[in-house]
This record gives sequence, structure tokens and C-alpha cells, in this order.
Amino acid sequence: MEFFDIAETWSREAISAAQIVRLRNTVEQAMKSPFYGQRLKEAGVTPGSIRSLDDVRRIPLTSKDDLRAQYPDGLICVPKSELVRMHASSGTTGTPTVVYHTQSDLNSWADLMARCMYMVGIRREDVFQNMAGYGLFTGGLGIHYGAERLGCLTIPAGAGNTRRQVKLVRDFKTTVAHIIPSYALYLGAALRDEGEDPAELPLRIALIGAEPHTEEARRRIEDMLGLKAYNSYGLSEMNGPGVAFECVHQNGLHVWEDAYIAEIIDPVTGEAVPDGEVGELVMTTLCRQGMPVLRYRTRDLTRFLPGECPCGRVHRRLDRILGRADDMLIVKGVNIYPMQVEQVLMGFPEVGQNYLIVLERDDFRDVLRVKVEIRDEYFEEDMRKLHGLRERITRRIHDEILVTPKVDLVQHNSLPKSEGKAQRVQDLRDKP
Ligand code: ADP
Ligand code: K
Ligand code: ZN
Repeated sequence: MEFFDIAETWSREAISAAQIVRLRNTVEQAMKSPFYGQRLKEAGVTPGSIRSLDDVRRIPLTSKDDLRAQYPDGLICVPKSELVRMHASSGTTGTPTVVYHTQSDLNSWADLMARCMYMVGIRREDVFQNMAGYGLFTGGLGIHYGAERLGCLTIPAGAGNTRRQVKLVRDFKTTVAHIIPSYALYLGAALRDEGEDPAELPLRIALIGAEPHTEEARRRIEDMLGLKAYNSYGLSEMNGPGVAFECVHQNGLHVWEDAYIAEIIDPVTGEAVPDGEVGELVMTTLCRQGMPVLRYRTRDLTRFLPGECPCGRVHRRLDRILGRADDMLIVKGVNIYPMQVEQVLMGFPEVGQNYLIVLERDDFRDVLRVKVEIRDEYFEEDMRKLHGLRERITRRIHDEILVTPKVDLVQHNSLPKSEGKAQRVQDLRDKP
């Protein structure tokens, strides 16, 4: 087994020992910002009072609103002149949060990202094309510097412009791409529409992440593009990509515990959930100087997977993200996650790459409408067959979420598509 970083081979004892020392240092560093200075003082937390890892729970949680309230200054813990970069979250759910980095922060981020890429077999001989948006979004520069750190020839293609992406892949024999899953599905379908076989491209690995997606969507991306797709998880508040990543076994995402403390809590009570249960992921940075963040409530729902990974890394594995707590839909009193609907849809070969969940109100009753793009070759079939397909989709969604949806079969490429993270839900319930 080859490793990029010695920390990948650490035992549980070594990880815990490092975490305690790093947590103390992080608390000491965080106290330099007025926000944490005050918070930690109120909670009676000092570096010396951290004696075991359980002491992390004495640190108050930090919410997205706490960070938003610090916009645009952030929680800086070094002289301003030491900062060399800022990023902001994509703002998918409101005012963005801003994060600042020193050069040493950027170096350790690039190391973490390179570690992820090396773990799935990417080497300096690979040609890496970043199809994610650059700019404030961390999926651009964050992965870019990781790929360079690893030594790959790196093509900063940016998002969108499918023709150009494909030309770059062909001309420069790109072997590895970073691509948002909804865009990967679109790219594959677009090539197929033009009568080309996307699997003939030289791509062998895709890093997919930045938005929730199902196992079914991953398999579809792998089959269509003829490559291996690895789930990449991160968020701006914790740097961006490079926080947790699948290894070659594709059985959950190793969260890098030498750089972060990950906890999973009950989003209502704030208490730790029993191991293996789903809850909200809470993260603490352990190596960041410019802007450490303590016990950040990610709003992302997942669970720790039990057991050891055959790859030998003991860094704990997270299950794929079920969705954001903010994404949960309540329809007719039932809690629904968009990914439950995606999971059903992606199981139908007739279904194309795009769908949209629309919530409407009809005489005070909630209506869950699912608009589904159908691949051309099926769309042209006779009405009876389409009717049958619609009924089967309706039934399968009902079996999954226990609410009967209204299913609209629509033509390929007729739903709005985005270059960044896909918008899967439209809530029209409170609109006139
Ligand atoms: P925003 O919250 O505005 O989208 P970020 O760009 O920081 O800002 O995105 C981080 C969020 O993206 C995560 O909190 C998570 O909800 C989502 N995300 C990132 N990677 C994945 C992934 N692999 N699977 C599911 N969701 C992901
Ligand atoms: K190289
Ligand atoms: Zn593993």
C-alpha cells in the first residue's frame, strides 16, 4: 500500500494523541479573535483545560449564522498582513460565510487535497482537468493546488462550455477530471446526443462532489463515462474539498482526523448520537492558523460507518451525505429528502440526467410534483408506453417516500440547468 502522507498510516492512539495537542493549540489560536475569545471565556474553556478528546464537547458549537454575522471580516486570528487568500461559501443557502487563509493554511490544504487524489491512484503522470468553477468557490483553486502539489499537469478549465471541455480532454489526453455530479451526468448525455460514446474519452477517474448525489447517480456517471468516480466532500468553512474522501473501496469517505475533529450530533438536542446513527456533522479545524473554526455545525446529515476499511487507514469513514438539514422537505407532514427521489429516478434507464422537484399548494393541500427528463429514444415511443412509465415512476417514488407525487415526463434538456450546484427543488407553496 502506498501513502502520500505518514498521517494516513497512524493508529487510533496516534490520531487521538495528535488531536489533543492540536485541539489545545487551536483553542489557543482561536482565542485571539474577539468572537472566540469571548465565547470560550464564557464557557470556561482554556487550552490547559483540554485534557481528553471528550473535552471538545465543552466548546460551544459555532453555527452558520455565527459566521455570517462576522461577514465580511471573518474570525481572523493572525495579523491581517499574514493573510494571503479569502474564499466564501457558494451561498447556496443565504448570505455567504467568508474564510481567510495564511500561506501555511494553504499549504496544508493542498497537502490534504493531494493526499485524497493520491489515495485513489492519481499520480504525477496524470493529466488533471478541473471542470469546477474557479473564483470564490473552493472547488476551483482548492483542488487546483492539490493537483499541482501532487505533480499532475493541471488544466484549469473552469465550469461549463461542454464543447471546450471535451476538446481539452481529447487534445491534452486528460485522465482525471474534477466535476460536479449533475454536470457529469449532463456532459455524458450531451456527448451521447451527438452520437459519441463518452466512454471513449481518455478519462479514467472523476472526482465528484460539492453537492449531494446518490449511489445510483455515481454508478450512472461511471458507466456512461467509463471511469471510476470518487466522492469528494468538503465545505468552505473547513477549507473546501479535501475534508473527507473515498478510497478505492468506495465504501464511505475517510475524514482526515489528523486535520479535523468530526462529530455527529442530534440536530435538535446537540448531543452526540450513538455511533452509526444519522445526525448533523460537526467539524473542528486542527491545523488552521488564519481562521480556526471550532465545532462548526455543517447542517450536513450523515453517519459514521462502522468497521475497519480494507485499505488500512483508520481515519473514520462518513457515509455519503444524505442531504442538508435545510434541504429536508415537509410534504403532507412527511419528511422527505431530494436524494430519496433521485435514488428512484436514477434507477430508470428511460430517465435522463435532469429532474426537478416542485412543491405546490392546491386548495391548502401540498402537492409534490416531480418533473423528469426522459431520454429521446423513449420520449418518441407511443403514449401507452409513456403512460405506463409514468405510473411505474409514481409508484416507486411513493414506495420510497410514502407520498404520491404528480409525475410529469418532460423532454430531454427542457429543465433549467445550472453550471454550478444543481437546484433540485423549487418551493412554490407560499407564492401567490
Ligand atoms: P454552500 O454551502 O454555499 O454550498 P460550499 O461551497 O462551502 O458552500 O459548499 C459546501 C457544502 O456542499 C457542504 O456543506 C455540503 O452541503 C455540500 N457538499 C460538498 N461536497 C459534498 C458531497 N460530496 N456530497 C454531498 N454534499 C456535498
Ligand atoms: K506531471
Ligand atoms: Zn479506505
